[in-house]
Amino acid sequence: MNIPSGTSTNSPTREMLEDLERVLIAFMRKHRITHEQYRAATQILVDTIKDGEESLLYDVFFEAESTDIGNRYRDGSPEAIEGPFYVPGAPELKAPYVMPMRAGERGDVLFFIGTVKDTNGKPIAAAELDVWQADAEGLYANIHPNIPLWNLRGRLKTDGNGEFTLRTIVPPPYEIPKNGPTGRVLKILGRHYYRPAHLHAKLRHPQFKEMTSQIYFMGGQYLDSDVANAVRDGLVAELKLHDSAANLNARGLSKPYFTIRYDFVLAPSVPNVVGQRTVAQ
Ligand code: MBD
Ligand code: FE
Repeated sequence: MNIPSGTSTNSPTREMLEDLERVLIAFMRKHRITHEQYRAATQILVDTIKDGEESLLYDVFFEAESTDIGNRYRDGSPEAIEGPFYVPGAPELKAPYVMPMRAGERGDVLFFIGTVKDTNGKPIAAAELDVWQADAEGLYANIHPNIPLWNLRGRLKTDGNGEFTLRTIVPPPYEIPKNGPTGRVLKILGRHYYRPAHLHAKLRHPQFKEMTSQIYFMGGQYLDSDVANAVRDGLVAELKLHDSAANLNARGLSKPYFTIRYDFVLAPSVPNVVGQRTVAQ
């Protein structure tokens, strides 16, 4: 057999693959899977690629478990699922930060405000936030058609006090396409197709571990029944409405707007520092 160079024949990866094989074959025996059923199942996986749902199906069912496992062994803010719609290389924005958006972009104005600190509570200046979200229709640029390439995707940096403010719009809940393979599986399971409204962010700084977060809006629909089962207490933040004349004047706005605040904590890129919790091996 041709084993790729650099791969140990007794690697943990090999053990896991063998275990996965055992588990799936036991499943097939238990359920007396016929060839017809086997073919239908592989066709679902083939269709995810054909229909542009490359990782949607797997992310909906399994990604949250991987972040839960990771979060048991890390310092700092909890990580969240990345989901299938991250695109690297979003525009670097200039302060004051405003998400790239179309003229007359629909949706209520939202200021995403927060800080980035280390595990000792010290602010981190020049930490990068790479933020992406759905538009008011619940669609993501670069994924769904007819939306400008980088719409509602952008990178910004914390200031000298570790603070940031990003002006954007409030996203709605996200609905998984009903007609694709992921939707067909959800239909068989009798589940709804929604994720609660959320903002995605990746945080980066050379001295800290990169992390992937996702912020949900307190009181929002589907928080208790996320189709991806990915909502966690530490990721839900309060959405505040501001409609006083004084507030509107201060922001130069004519319509009520919202704010959401989240304070990120980054873990050092080198763990095992004396006195800090270390990553279990
Ligand atoms: C999303 O927007 C998302 O974040 C995930 C995890 C799955 C589907 C759509
Ligand atoms: Fe998303």
